[in-house]
Amino acid sequence: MILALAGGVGGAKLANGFAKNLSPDQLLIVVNTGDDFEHFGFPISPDLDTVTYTLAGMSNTTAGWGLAGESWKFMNALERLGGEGWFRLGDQDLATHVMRAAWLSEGQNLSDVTAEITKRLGILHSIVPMSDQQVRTVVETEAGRMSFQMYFVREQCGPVIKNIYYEGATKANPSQAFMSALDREDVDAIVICPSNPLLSIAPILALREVRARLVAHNAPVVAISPIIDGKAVKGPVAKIFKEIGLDASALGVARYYGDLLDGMVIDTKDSGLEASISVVGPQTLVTETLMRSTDDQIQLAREVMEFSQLLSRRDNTKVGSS
Ligand code: FO1
Repeated sequence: MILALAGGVGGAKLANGFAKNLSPDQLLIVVNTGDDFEHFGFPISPDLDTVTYTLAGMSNTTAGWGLAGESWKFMNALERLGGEGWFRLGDQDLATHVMRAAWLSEGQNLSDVTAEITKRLGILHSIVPMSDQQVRTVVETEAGRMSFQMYFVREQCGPVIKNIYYEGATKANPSQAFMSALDREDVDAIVICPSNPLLSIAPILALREVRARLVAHNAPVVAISPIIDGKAVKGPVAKIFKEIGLDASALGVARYYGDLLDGMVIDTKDSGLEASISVVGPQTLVTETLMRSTDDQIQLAREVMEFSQLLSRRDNTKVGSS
């Protein structure tokens, strides 16, 4: 069984690759909710929606968020009334936010709401929030502190980042499904998808006990670098790494995750980093990691699973391994 930790676009793609390879009972996709925020009174969960729409085959693959074939009548009417237009809510996407708001106000938790939405969109695989309690990624920049979406969308990741906080994480428990998966004996690998380590994966690792439980877990922890040849595949990860003094490379990503990793998957363009990454600790797999198509997603997921099996065998042969 694969436990995949995912955030935005890169995470959604690899999660989709796993879903195409595995039956629903062999996969759990745990999604970052640090990006979540309240907008026009709606509780918005962008990463949950990006992963959900991707697995439903409904996502706008060029934008990397929202739904394909979207219309914007609501936004046009909203702006006519003077509403803020920087965060675009499409007419179909709006239904997701309206239903999430309704179900949460009836007392359902985010896990229940997500299960209902994924089921109604025909998704058989389990997509769950990292926690049902509120965690908010707050970015401290030279232009002051701001919520994730203000930074990411309204400011287009322009301000220089000085620090990032995951408010509420230390008090928030992993969701029930995430907790149960960590207790399962048949976890073959815990996969950190190629999402932004600081914005999409760090909130998950910051939850109570999660990092410690991943380090202690007998399943190998494998990360796929979201940086290829020093550049982000998508989004601000290379810029942010530089701003907070990390090496904007697959090596910088390996160092960031540190002793958490048993395996690191890097792109063929970064094969020159393999030796220095293995000094950090993890075994490395060098392959094509850029996912341009669903076939690429399926292929990469398959290679990550094969790599993880190799790690488990190697781990078991290690003298005195637990
Ligand atoms: N990203 C943007 O760059 N501009 C937008 O207007 C925007 C709207 C939006 C609406 C719903 C949603 O689920 C995601 C949306 N995103 C938008 C992406 C969002 O900023 C996410 O945080 C990304 O997925 C990054 O993880």
